[in-house]
Amino acid sequence: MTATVTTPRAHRVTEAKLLIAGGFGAGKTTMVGSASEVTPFTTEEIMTSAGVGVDDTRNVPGKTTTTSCLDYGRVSIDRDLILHLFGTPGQTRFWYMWDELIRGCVGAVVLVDTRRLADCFAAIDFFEHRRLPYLVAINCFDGVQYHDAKDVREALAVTGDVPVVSLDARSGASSRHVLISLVEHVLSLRGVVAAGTPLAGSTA
Ligand SMILES: Nc1nc2c(ncn2[C@@H]2O[C@H](COP(=O)(O)OP(=O)(O)OP(=O)(O)O)[C@@H](O)[C@H]2O)c(=O)[nH]1
Ligand SMILES: [Mg+2]
Repeated sequence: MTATVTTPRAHRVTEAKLLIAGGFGAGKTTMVGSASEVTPFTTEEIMTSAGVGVDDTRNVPGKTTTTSCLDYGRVSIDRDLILHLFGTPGQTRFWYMWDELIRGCVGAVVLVDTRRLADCFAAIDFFEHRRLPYLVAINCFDGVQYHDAKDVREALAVTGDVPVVSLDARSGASSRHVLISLVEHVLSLRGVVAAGTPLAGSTA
């Protein structure tokens, strides 16, 4: 984890930085906003006609803005663990930001819209290459899971140790559940807990 501070009561608080990544319009900003207990910091910009032919908005027809830099939100899982969430920009022309955003990060969520599966390949390659633990989260737009987790795992060719879960990014409870799964995954990879062990004290 990135930092450990000790309060006067000797109460240890662990803070961890996590990335919320994925393709254009996969729901990254929505997830950071729904999970955050503070008003999220966003860098949304209006999509102009300059993006026509560059941004594929066919499956996100109502989308009028896009993240130009990053999203930030914060979640307390319990009194001992605070997660700092950084949402990445989705458009490829902003991907130079990712090298900065990954600094000090302990794990990542790769959000997937299964109608545009290939859009998340670059995020998966990026984290695999940098050996950053990640999980795949299928965003069920309109509550519909278009493909099951097994099919998505196969299509993405992610190894069996990478968790593949589903969520509704608009739901804070659903988003926090995925974040807890990611922390559990990171801890199991570090040998802190056995794989599949629920995070002690997680109530989100
Ligand atoms: N129905 C439904 N709509 C969603 C869900 N998640 C996101 N949306 C909508 O999908 C659109 C894109 O969501 P964003 O959160 O902006 O996606 P993003 O990944 O941050 O987009 P970029 O930053 O442009 O890459 C928005 O209009 C959201 O309201 C979901 O789970 N269900
Ligand atoms: Mg965004």
